Amino acid sequence: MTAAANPGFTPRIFSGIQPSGGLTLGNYLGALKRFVEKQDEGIETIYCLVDLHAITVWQDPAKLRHATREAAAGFIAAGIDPARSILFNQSQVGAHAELGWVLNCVARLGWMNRMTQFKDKAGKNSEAASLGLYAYPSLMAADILLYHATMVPVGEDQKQHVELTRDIAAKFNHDYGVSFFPAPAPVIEGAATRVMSLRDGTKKMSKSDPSDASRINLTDSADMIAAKIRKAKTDAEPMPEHLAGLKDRAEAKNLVNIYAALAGRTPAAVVHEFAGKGFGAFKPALVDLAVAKLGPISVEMGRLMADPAEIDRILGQGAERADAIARPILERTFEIVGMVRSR
Ligand code: AQP
Repeated sequence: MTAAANPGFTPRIFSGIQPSGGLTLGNYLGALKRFVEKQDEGIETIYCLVDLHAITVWQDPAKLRHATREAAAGFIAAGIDPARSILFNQSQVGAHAELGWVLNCVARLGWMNRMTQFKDKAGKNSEAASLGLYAYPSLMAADILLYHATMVPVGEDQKQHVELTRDIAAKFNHDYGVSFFPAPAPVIEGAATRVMSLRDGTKKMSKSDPSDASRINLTDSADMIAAKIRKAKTDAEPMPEHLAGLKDRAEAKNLVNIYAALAGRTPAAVVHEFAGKGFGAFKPALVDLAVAKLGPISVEMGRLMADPAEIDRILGQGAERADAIARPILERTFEIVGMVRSR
């Protein structure tokens, strides 16, 4: 699945992050760091703080506003240049919700019922989940298709949603006899496509995990990063000779993957370097690396957050640029489905 599978469409990247809390190391390694790499490769990049997705689970309004600005600061601090990438928050471009409705009418209930994220987030009491949470993947399809994006860099957990987006695009094209939407490809790369909780190697690191010790936040100070890594769950075994030796050691493997992703190396090379050493020796090296890589981001986020009006200005400008691409695509969609457009 590559952009080449979309002849006639300009290679374009779209991806988003929910401002449903502070950004985590998982968001950074699985998404943000790679967003910056894509921007620097010179591909057209559109990045969105998906606040409409965030409210599929109740959010405190003041915290949501703060988290949206803080996430924007995180993007910029990590290397997103708002002059080269389009950076905005979703609710400022009304076309997302409008196309989302059209795609709600294309997506099938049977498809939505297979979405594992809904099952995970709704938990046992799915009757009490919001309709928005259920429709989350079709709004995500709208986010992507609204820009005719061909590539979507995401972490492993979002692969199913991008695949659903392809199904929705194909069904729309088939039902209306057009070749209007591309088939966007998930781009899942790097050593840390699924960063796990520091307290439980079977659970994804998540911004909404009740335990702050389970994650590293991009706003954490050097001391906090060090304390969390020192306390991270591991086992008593030394580092194996080969990567295969980490097979049933979820927590140890997670720390190796984090180290590799932060260092820009392969997990195999990291295992080789520390072979035979205990995690008592590995963790201090990981602390030094994490503090060196994440410390400057946290400091820069603090500096940017001192001027929220400037962040709002950047998001507003990004929204205008996003709208200029989205509006004609939405208008054409309405024409295709048979809406009268008379103003
Ligand atoms: N632990 C992770 N490892 C790798 N990638 C991750 N991503 C999230 N967590 C990890 C990637 O970050 C992008 C944005 O995710 P999101 O904020 O839209 O939603 P999410 O996947 O539901 O993230 P969280 O942190 O778990 O949020 P909450 O707690 O609010 O549900 C995506 O590309 C995702 O793959």
